[in-house]
Amino acid sequence: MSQLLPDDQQQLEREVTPPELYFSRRKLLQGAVLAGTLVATGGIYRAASHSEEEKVSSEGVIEQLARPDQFSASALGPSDELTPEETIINYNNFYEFTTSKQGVARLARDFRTDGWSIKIDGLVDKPQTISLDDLMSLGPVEERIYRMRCVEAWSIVVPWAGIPLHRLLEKVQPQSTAKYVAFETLFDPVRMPNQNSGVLDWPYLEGLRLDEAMHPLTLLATGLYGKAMPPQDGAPVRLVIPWKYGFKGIKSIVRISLTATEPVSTWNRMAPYEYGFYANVNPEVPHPRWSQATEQRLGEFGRRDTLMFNGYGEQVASLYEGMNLEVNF
Ligand SMILES: Nc1nc2c(c(=O)[nH]1)N[C@H]1C(S)=C(S)[C@@H](COP(=O)(O)O)O[C@H]1N2
Ligand SMILES: [Mo]
Repeated sequence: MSQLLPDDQQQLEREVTPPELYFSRRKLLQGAVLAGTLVATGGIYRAASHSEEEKVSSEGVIEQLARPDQFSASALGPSDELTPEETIINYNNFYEFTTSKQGVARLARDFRTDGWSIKIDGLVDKPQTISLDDLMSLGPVEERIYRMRCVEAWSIVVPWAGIPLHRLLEKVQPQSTAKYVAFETLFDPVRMPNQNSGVLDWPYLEGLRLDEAMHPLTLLATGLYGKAMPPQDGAPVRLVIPWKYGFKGIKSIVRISLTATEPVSTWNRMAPYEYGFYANVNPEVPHPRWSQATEQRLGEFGRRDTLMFNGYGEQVASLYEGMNLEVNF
């Protein structure tokens, strides 16, 4: 992975849409797109406790995306603005299609996800294969606005939609010997043509400690900006762990396995001195080839300070009490 290039940044400036447009545009899209995609997937959306519950009404269809207070806009810092959707869906890392961030959207455009299923196995009492509908029926599907910070030092703020991973794990009932959770991306070089290249070992693999996986912030995301997940962002379902570097957020997941030992993760195996298993955002531990002290928020001029645990320390620091974070980077 390389660092953000100056010409990428210029391109981004041209793509930026004023943030206030998102809200008005979203209103327009809700009837047509939200009802069309989310309802069609059969997910059940009901209201949880939330600050600004929003009803979408279109030709008799009423849908709701739960917005729990503690995870919504109120959880962001005063200077965190939503990154425009156009930026989020046109600047991606998804090596199964290409290593070019601005090429993913076009190359992934026709990626088919119908009939998708996720196999959950390993050290669980109830191994099972579930459809996307099964996953969403563990809802309500919640909107979670999170900062995302790539290990390459660019960052975005994304309104994800999804199901907290712990709901799925509770359903399959981890055994007492389960200590980790392993994740696997689809392997299908016909649908993901860059899997014909040797740029990474396929399929892409990631892993979390079980307590990290059970943390309420950890999300299985099925959408963003109130719509189904775009292919380039990891359709139909990807992981989001907001206090870790972006590469932990494995896309297009087909398998989740509970294990007793630390699972292999692709980037860690590829370059163990550069990408640790934990990959917690940490401004004090530089990447061997660049500082992690600051970051480029896409669409912004100048750099901003990177926050410990990407600003989620209050919620997650206790997971790492007593651990040496320089050794366990
Ligand atoms: N399967 C898979 N998952 C992946 C990647 C990838 O190449 N393949 N890239 C990772 C990296 S490095 C980042 S920063 C995020 C980018 O997510 P985004 O494109 O939605 O911003 O996805 C992560 N998940
Ligand atoms: Mo990344």
